[in-house]
Amino acid sequence: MPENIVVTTHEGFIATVQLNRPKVLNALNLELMVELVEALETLDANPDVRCIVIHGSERAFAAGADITEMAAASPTEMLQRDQFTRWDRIRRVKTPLIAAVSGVALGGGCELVMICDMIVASETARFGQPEINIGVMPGAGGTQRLTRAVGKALAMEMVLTGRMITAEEAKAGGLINMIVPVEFYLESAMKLAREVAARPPIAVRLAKESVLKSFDTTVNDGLEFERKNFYLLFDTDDMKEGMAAFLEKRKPEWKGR
Ligand code: CO8
Repeated sequence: MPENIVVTTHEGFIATVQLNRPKVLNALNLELMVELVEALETLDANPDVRCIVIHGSERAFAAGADITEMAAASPTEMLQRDQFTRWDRIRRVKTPLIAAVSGVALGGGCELVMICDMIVASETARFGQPEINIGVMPGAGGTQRLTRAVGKALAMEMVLTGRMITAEEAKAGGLINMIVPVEFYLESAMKLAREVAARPPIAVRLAKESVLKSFDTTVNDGLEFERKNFYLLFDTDDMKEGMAAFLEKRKPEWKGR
């Protein structure tokens, strides 16, 4: 039996999605991307999933797009493969995504990490956009998301030289949330996921959507957008429960509606 290249689990309100092509350091080939997007969309549609942790192995989150698949491609073939539509679908997943990164997250691997909402890294994690070294450049959001996360100076250095940065540098640059010993990286990501999943899910989704809005709008339009989502939450049972529980000095019981 061939092993699944994307492995999902679901327990409680948390799902995990593992990239599983260990022989090629989880290089993101077409088949893997198809399965990854399908897995994420299926989980996103499941009301019992409140947070998703994406991870690879201890050695590699993912070493980028599969170079063997791209090496002989013409621009027209790349166009017809239309791979970025799939990346856009990941961007539209409403459930919070946490990347648990150990080892390399390079090229498309780093770009996938950056689509996630929070990033937990092991102390062995390395992040990079090395595409320049194979004659191309980031194509799945690297120039945009990396720049917004770490600023122009470091982004330029990484994109123009392909230099990998350590977990420490990534933390100092604001790219990731935390660094933990390698043996705990997955458990730490799960712990963070449980914290998110313990919150009212509709509020969590709308809050995620509102934070992401800040990346592609003016502050003024973003404030309007935030305000509408804020008003909308006053229609939820969870808002009534949350405020009642606070006033009655008890723990809220979220219904997810
Ligand atoms: N694609 C295909 N195979 C890969 C990739 C990759 N990206 N990365 C590693 N592998 C394979 C190696 O060829 C090797 O296979 P084999 O054992 O058959 O020779 C195996 O994985 C193990 O790799 P190494 O022996 O090289 O392991 P090292 O520990 O010596 O080095 C590195 C690890 C540093 C990660 C090294 O493998 C490397 O530099 N890999 C390439 C990294 C890279 O350039 N990534 C960017 C790819 S381009 C990209 O991501 C563009 C994204 C655009 C958006 C997506 C749209 C398609």
